[in-house]
Amino acid sequence: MIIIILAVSEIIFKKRYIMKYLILTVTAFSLLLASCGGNDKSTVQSTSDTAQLAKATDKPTAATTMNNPAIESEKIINQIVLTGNDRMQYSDTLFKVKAGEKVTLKMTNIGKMPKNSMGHNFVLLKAGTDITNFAGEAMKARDNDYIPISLKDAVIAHTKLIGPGESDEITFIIKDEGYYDFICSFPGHYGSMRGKIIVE
Ligand SMILES: [Cu+2]
Repeated sequence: MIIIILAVSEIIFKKRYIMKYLILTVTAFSLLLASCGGNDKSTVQSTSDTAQLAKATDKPTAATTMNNPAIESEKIINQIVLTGNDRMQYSDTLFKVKAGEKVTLKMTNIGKMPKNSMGHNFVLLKAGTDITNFAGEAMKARDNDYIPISLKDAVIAHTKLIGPGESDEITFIIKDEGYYDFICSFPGHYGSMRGKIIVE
């Protein structure tokens, strides 16, 4: 039973079929854990796998918990306020907006490190964009605020690259419902500076 669920979940993650399936899988794990709490081996296996799941889906950990309160309770907003810091973190990694409505995003770099070593931006990518590939190309685009011209069609919106104490504000509209990734495209940052916008 466990093996089947693990196998299924692995396939699902490989295909990157985001929340819906993750929720099902995590819920299945939870039920499983509850039903065989005494079995050490399976508990360890399931726990570590759940942790991996959380990692693999690029979601905030809270979003992968039982009943998925982060997604469900996330309020629809049209003004996003975001900060980036010297530890390569965004202040928030999950937002929910309404399809077809204008969204304003203000991003501030609250760090102290110089822009050329710890600059940040917000780059919202079209659904289905390969983040790793995008980030790889972005690394080469220093002269363009790390927005790769060759992949500019994959970008829905982006801020400028901002240094300590700086802010940038942008507006954008996402027409279609779905899950959209955003990253900081400064070299090396997308691993930790990434999040999702849910469009309903
Ligand atoms: Cu950054």
